[in-house]
Amino acid sequence: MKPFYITTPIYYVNDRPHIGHAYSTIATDVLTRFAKVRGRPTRFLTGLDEHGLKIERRARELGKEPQAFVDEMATPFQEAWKALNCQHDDFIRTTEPRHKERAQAIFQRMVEAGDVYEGEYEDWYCVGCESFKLERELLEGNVCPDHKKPCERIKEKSYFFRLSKYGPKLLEFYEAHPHFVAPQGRYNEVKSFVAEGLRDLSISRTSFKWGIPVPGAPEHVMYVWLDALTNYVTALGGPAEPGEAPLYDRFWANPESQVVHIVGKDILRFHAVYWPAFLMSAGLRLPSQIQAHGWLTINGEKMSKSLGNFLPPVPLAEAVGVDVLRYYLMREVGFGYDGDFSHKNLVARYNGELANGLGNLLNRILPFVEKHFGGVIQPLDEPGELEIELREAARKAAFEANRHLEEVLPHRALDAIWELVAFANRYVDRTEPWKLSKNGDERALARCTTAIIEALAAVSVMAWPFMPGKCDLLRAQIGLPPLEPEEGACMWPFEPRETVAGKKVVKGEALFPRIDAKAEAALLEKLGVKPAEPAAPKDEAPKAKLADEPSKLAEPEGGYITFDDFAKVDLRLGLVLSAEPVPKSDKLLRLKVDLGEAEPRQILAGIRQRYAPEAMVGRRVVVVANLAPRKLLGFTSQGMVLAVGDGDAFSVLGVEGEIAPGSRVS
Ligand code: ME8
Repeated sequence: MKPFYITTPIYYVNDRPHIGHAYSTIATDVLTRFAKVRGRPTRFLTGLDEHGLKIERRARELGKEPQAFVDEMATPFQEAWKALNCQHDDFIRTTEPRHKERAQAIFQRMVEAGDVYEGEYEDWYCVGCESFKLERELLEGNVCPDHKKPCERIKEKSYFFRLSKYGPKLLEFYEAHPHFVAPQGRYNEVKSFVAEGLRDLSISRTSFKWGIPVPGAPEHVMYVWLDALTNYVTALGGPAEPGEAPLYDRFWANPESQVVHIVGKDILRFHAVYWPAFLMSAGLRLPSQIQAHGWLTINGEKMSKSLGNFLPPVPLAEAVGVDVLRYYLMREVGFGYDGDFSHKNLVARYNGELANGLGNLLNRILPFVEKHFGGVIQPLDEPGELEIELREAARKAAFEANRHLEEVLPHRALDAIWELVAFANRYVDRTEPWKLSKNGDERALARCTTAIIEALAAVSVMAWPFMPGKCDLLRAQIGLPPLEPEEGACMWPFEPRETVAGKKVVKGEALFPRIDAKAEAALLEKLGVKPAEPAAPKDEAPKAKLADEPSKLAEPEGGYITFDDFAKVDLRLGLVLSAEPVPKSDKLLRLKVDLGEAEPRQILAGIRQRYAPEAMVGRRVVVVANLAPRKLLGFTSQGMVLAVGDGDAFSVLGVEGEIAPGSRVS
């Protein structure tokens, strides 16, 4: 099996880790664990970028020696990754001798290739980026567009790297490797940047000392980005001759090895342009892929100390649970796109997808195994049509989640896995085990409970890379051992299924106890999150609007309603779990709709002429949740599904995307 080598950026130690760093590191851990479950040999590297002007200045500001400062700052990063259950194989610090020596060896190779020359430059430098800036990139006042601070004019003697020489070679390489940079939009961006022409790059500094000395010219220190990028090779013991450094041979020099760098979009250019050019010059192999993810904002705002929303990951993980945080970050943010971290959404997803989705599925089924079969899971020798469908749904989820994870789309993989969770919950609604239990139909009950446990076993493997702790707890409750991936053995649940028959269930604590409004308020208070701004007095806003243009609005037929009248209608997002025709009616469908409550609601909707029952299942619809219940043809309807139009242009009002059931529509 192909080795898999994956890296995070090495973070600057000028500050403590925050949720953005955690996002990259968690994604890397998830992808490593996935590769492990597939039986691949893996290596996961992270570490710290400890040299450069930015760090030196920060240390001095604090009255510390740079080395003492970076030693102190390394601990919070190491502790954070441990607390987030990110199991890296190595943690490199660029001040370590093992790195310094080999970074110098790479520099030397670039010199020997004739790509380094001495010169002098005068240019704009952003200390925040640790990078020179082109005049055309700067904002007025020579301000860096990323750091919003003026750049410094620097004039200095320096060594230059002939980057310009590598432009055509890079373009050729990109053409031959259309997946070198992902997502596609970023790949195009990189190509056009290089196509515009590259300038030679200054790769040493003489005006400060906090860096790796240039071999043979100790008055120069290596440019911090050249120093930092080489970490991916030096940590493996490279560059080295075959046989000298086994890790380097296996994970880097080996052309079979898949090398993936996970980076934020802010540092893509360094990884997709400079790094391959340095490697070409040094005669070393190139990585297989640079995966650039998007940028996280916090509750809709850019994360910054001045806004007071710098979000450290550890207290958050302690408050909501490590696995919940890992799940939320991977589910909420489309990998490659910008996304928002919102405390409210975290709770909504937790309740909707973890408590009501996965946790509930387990809770709904275990009591029957205990009550009827002494806790022993029964064989499923004669699956009926519904069980075959459920097995098929599990197989489909396994193939799709696998494909998405191979394409580094963890959010899509979670979508596929949670489709299976929803399907399994619908299967429970359709088979109604509580009725089977009441009627003593143990044959059918055995079929139903085992079918669900099989599906849960598949979920416990597929969701394990995201939530290893919770998935092992889930496995324990269905009598399975913790997942311990082994090199060479693929455990991904394509098929055959893990055997559950004969195992004994062990009902434990609820995996994901629901967070009610009180618990949510306590959680937010603990995390120091301000409650949402109180809404403006309810009837003032519409009045102000009307006052602007009084003459244009004719009073509607039937008169206006006040805002208070409108606010009485409780509109909620509902997820349709099941749908079936109502006997003796050609108009009505009987829906079971998840509104994020303890039990799904039964809602009758007059939509049968437009929608087949199966077309409704899985839809997210808008429901009037506080309409008085009423009885129709013997069934009580506990709400109303909104729709628009009539005849051919009829449509149920829906919502795109994975918004949690029960969310308020406003
Ligand atoms: O750039 N959203 O280090 P750095 C998402 N030392 N990801 C974020 C983020 C946010 N708001 N903020 C930070 C450096 N990140 C260099 C790297 S590698 C050879 C040298 C993540 O501490 C994201 O991965 O500034 C980003 O690329 C990285 O942290 C930048 O970390």
